[in-house]
Amino acid sequence: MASHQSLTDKLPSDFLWGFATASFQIEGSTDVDGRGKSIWDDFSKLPGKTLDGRDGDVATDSYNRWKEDLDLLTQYGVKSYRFSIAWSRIIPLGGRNDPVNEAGIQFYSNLIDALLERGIVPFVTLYHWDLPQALYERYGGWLSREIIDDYVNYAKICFERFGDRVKYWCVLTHNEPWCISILGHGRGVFAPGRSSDRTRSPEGDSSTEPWIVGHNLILAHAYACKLYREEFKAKQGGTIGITLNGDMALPYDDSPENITAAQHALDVAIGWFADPIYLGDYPAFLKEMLGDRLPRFTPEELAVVTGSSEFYGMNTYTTNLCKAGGDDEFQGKVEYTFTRPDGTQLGTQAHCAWLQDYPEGFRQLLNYLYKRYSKPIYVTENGFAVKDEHNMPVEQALADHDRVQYFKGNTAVILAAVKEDGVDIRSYFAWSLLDNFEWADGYITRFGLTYVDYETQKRYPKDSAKFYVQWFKEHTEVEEAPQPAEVPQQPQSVDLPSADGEAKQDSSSSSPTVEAAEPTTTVKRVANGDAAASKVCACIPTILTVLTHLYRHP
Ligand code: PNW
Repeated sequence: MASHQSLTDKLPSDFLWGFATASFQIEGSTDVDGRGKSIWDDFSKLPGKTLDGRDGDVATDSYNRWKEDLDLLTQYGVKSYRFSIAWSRIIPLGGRNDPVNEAGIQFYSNLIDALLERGIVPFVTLYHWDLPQALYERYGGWLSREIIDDYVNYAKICFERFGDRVKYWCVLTHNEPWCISILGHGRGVFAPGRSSDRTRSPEGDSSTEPWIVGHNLILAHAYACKLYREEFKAKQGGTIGITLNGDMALPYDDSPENITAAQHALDVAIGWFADPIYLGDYPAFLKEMLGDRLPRFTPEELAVVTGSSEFYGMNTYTTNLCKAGGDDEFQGKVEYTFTRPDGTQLGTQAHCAWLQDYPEGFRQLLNYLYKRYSKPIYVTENGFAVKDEHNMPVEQALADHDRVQYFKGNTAVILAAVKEDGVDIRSYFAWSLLDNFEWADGYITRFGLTYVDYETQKRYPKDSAKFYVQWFKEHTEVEEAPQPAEVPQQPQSVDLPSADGEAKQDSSSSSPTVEAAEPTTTVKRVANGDAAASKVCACIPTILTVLTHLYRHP
């Protein structure tokens, strides 16, 4: 597919590209400045809940090192940064009648200001799984409809306190409701860890709870969007939508039952949330499979849910081959495999069992979603964990060939989908800026394009970061000023230190590393500064023309 592209094929200058992170995965500092507990705090400390037995108390220490992390973003030259706000930093006990924590607000306020100063567009997720523990204890968290009003109240505070300065942000309500519902309340592998499987959890009912949780997530999202549109959108000019996870589902072969199976897989993974939100009802297959166990919307609720998201927020990682069969409702009674009928693998295996690299599937999913839901697509997460990276010495980990291949394939797909298929894609965020706390995998599975040495907290750009940054530099139009033709554009570039150079550095210091790691390398401060300068230069002829015009025609 990439072969069709000419060198002049570029993404528009306002295409948002950058990196994504989430509060609990990077911040650490779980008990400072008035933060309340989240459901992941204690869950991650329970024996057997994380692969390495480690928790999120320190993570990448980004609550303390956020300025260094923003320096890294500046060096990379990104357009945008997607991060999430920890609800329990804003309202430690979570509820609508509970006190607001000014220190928590200040933290994110400073972060947003600093991003704007650097010319980086904040792309904010309101909820990335770190529910205030108090709300879980009070009424079971997402299991209760009480959460809808509490969530809307939390969202309101965020709109009020951050929305004034963030004119161009995209507000995401939830991240990946499928994961919250199924992994948190069905399989029991994510907090709060509920499941019918009593070896996993003393409480929970996997046959009903995930569908109730999903329903409440949709309603909370919809009412938060309603509030934003009624009270904030006109004056703040933002865009609001939901991000869903979902991977492409392809039939294992061309048998009719496997073709149907692939659609069922998509109906449960994606349609469960996307169909009500964009099309106005749950998918027929979901209603049929679950019967009375699927909660229904009242007509008034449905009016709020339908059309509540202004874009399609897309988190996607892989593609599954689908065979009809089995009784796993969470996959639509479909079996997933990466092994083709001829015995070959679909793509390169990642460290986690559920992920193989298959760019063609990404392109098919982009087309499927655009055709089905007719919304601009914001790719809010896409990434790869290299097999056994956690066991490699740093210099070997930095040469992350399989991740480079993954991003080579998927960035080519973005361009092809926009230019050749006509899909309206507005953003692409790589998961993740840093290696970080990978939920039930602890720190073992590494998704970062930047390596983190957890002993020293030093950050080292991997080869994938260099590829990724360079690719967007080469494939994004430079912002056009009114009459830019005569004005030479400032080159936009980042020369990042080489993997070799960094690996030789002393790792005993805990200072931020990108520049320090290889002092002989010039880091050209990119994009935003230079682009701003070039914009000013580019405007000069226009200003002169206007002045001349005024002078001649007083
Ligand atoms: C997403 N699966 O989670 C999350 O948004 C991130 O917080 C996370 O770090 C990232 O993807 C990588 O895992 C997922 O089992 C977790 O298919 C599990 C699955 C998919 C996405």
